[in-house]
Amino acid sequence: MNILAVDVGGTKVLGVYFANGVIQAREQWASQSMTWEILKDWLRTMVGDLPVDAVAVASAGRVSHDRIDPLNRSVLSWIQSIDVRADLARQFKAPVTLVNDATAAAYAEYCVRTSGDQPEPENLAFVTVSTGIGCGLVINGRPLISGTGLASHAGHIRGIESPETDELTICSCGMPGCIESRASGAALGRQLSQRVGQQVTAKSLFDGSVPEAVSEQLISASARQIAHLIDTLHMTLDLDQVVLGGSIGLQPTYLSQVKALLISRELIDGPRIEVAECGHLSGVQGAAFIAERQLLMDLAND
Ligand code: BMX
Ligand code: ZN
Repeated sequence: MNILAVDVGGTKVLGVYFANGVIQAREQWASQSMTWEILKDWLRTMVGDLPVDAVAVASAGRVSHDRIDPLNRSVLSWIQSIDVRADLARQFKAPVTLVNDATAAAYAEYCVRTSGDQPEPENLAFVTVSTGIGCGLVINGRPLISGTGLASHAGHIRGIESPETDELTICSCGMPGCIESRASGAALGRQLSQRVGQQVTAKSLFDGSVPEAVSEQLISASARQIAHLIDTLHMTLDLDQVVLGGSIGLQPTYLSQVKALLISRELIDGPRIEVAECGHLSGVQGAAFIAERQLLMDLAND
């Protein structure tokens, strides 16, 4: 099966062409200067004459049957109100599936853990700490997807009060105090810029370019919010597995901080916590798995 998979995030758009599960082409573009027409052009160029059996889109935002509606309108306004499904189906003459980026990543991480020697998870949460805080859930072995696309946006539950994260900062969803507005890459970049008195991104926290005491303090405050998020999800869903992803979540030092800060209760075992096995590819990989499953179901029903 030949699948064109696209992961649309707040910072970058990743396009991958899979031929029978093997990557044949891969490109990455910045989301900021993107338009829908430019993205389609780039995808067309990347695919060239290769055959496409399905187009699989994973995107940040509330993803419904045919559209992508960003909660954070400052990053993906260019995709809002486009009929993504119909337009890509016309373009590539193939069926199109759309899914939220973190949900796709959760499904990829679930699939790679169902074949191997570790115990298979039934309930898995994927938490991406990147531009925003994304969350995807696989419950009883199935990805959780709701009609409006809002399900699993757990980055927008209230965080815990902390001197490092400003209580009054308004989140991209319009509310003050969300975990996303306290702990995401965008939030860390803002907090760090204030501390060092110049415009920098969260990347500087991990490359040794800012004083260690500052980066340790901000990373640990962010990790505390994520530990709180994981605890809330675990007490609600009884998770077997939590997977961290995203440019910040994939940092090994971040994982160890989250683990150390996780609340442990005497009578309750916590979930296993690991970084994404698929790394930065979990979104495209999960979208491709979902498209493949859909295609097989359609063929069986024909
Ligand atoms: C935001 C929201 C989620 C997304 C998450 C991570 C938008 C555009 N995004 O909470 O849908 O899963 O960020 O997104 O509304 P990323 O861009 O950081 O990957
Ligand atoms: Zn929010």
